[in-house]
Amino acid sequence: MSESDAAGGRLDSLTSWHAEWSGLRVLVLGAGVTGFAVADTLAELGAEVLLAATGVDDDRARILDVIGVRVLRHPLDAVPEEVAAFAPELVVASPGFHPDNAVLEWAAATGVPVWGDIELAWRVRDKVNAAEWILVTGTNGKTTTTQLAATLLAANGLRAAPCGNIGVPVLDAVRDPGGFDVLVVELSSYQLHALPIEGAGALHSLASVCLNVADDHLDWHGSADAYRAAKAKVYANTRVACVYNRADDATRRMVEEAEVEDGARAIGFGLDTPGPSDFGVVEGILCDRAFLEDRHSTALEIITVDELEPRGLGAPHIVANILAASALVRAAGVPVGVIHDALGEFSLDAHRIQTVAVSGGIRWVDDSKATNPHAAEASLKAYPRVVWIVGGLLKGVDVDGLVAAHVGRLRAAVVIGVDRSALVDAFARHASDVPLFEVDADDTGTVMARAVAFAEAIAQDGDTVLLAPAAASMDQFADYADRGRRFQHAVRARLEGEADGDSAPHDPTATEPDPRG
Ligand code: UMA
Repeated sequence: MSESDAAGGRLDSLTSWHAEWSGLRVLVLGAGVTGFAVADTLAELGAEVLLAATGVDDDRARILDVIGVRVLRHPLDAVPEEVAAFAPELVVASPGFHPDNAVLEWAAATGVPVWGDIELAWRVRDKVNAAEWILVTGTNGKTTTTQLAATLLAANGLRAAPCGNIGVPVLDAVRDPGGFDVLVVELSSYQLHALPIEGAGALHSLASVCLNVADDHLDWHGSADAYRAAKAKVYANTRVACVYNRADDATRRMVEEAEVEDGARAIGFGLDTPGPSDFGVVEGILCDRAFLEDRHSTALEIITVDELEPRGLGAPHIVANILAASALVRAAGVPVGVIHDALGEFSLDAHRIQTVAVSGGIRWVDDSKATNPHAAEASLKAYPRVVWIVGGLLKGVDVDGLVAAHVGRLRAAVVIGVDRSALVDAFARHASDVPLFEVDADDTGTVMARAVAFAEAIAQDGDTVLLAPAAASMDQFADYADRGRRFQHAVRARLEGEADGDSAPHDPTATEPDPRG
């Protein structure tokens, strides 16, 4: 038996917190929230841990030192000597590490298994009590659906935690001393890519959903097919309900092709009339036609769109998220009446199709979370006449189709971002009649003030000024939340007649709109 076979055999037996982890040599890659949670967990389990990352925050490094984790700061574009000398039996990589990272390629070449944090969390899920897992992925709507599902479960008296890509490592939820009945785990395509679908580390969820799939993260995955293949893994081994989107055929095919457990059902959701075994909308009423005795001739009423509207939950893509979350929690036994009442208390997080102000008949909406064209499309569809603030880091994704599809609802467009050329070209090709304003990238501190000034000058009664950038934010902002906050600040400053600016002085070019295009 080779050394790597022996190590593999040992790893197969590591399917419980109470298994023999002691002395296992593990290389942890990354020192963000994931790497820290992984190293902390493994140290608690008695493993010998070396953590390597390009950058390590000093406070984290101090704590890691105290708990006995060796820390290596290294660019990781080559295999550091210390890593080779450590001879790890296992590598646990943070989701941000691309498979072509030098250390991961070295691990593959030398037969050292590589896990992600989700696999480790699944294997040690019985630390306190083994909660059921509900898995949520999709290009857009993951976080809202994850939060909704956790809220609906909690409303039924279950101890439920939203975790995963949403920002809380699953390992932190698994190690919570209070324990949970259900974990609602948001999974990114990176995390899914790393997951095995069979063997000791494969997840067996109660219910799972891929909400939708559109091009995103293509630069990371290499192709749209590879991205879809990663997303499809969410359904593997599901035990009760595979929830898919009737409006997105790719998600139905994923369910059809998945190896699920005997008895698992396919449940469709959509904004149209539901068939038997579906969730959908009939005359403005959200309905469950899946979890009831007589699903061929009746349906259970969940809530009406009119009841959702005043809570800011009436946009079509949010209604779709609510249907998906309802299907997931119905699979966990939550009664329809509990869902109805809990929705009456639910609010979306900031920067998700959030109305910032309504003034002079113009609605100002912050959907900074729309970081790809698919998300921006969902938000554009919610409004008949739009002044669209768009642009940022496009991540290799094509915007032509989006611009072409929505010309008819655009009063004007305001393009932001360091590289605006792809968008400006798309508008020139498909929307040459739509007035176009470019906010140049000279002073990132005043981007939003200038964008808002352009928008205000052209918007008319009944229009919506919509920040739905269809792009990531990091070219000009810290993150999408920073982008949204600056937009909100600029809107309020402008409407309340305060000094103009994101948080910086007024830029005179903002007052004289000069449409190009
Ligand atoms: N690092 C390297 N080399 C690399 C890559 C990373 O050294 O090639 C190091 C960095 O120096 C840093 C650490 O790795 O020390 C960062 O690791 P990470 O990028 O995996 O980030 P975490 O802080 O661990 O956060 C991750 C997710 N980040 C990514 O997938 C990029 C978080 O999702 C997630 O909330 C968190 O785990 C908990 O599960 C963020 C995200 O942007 C919000 N996700 C993408 C998305 O939603 O579109 C996928």
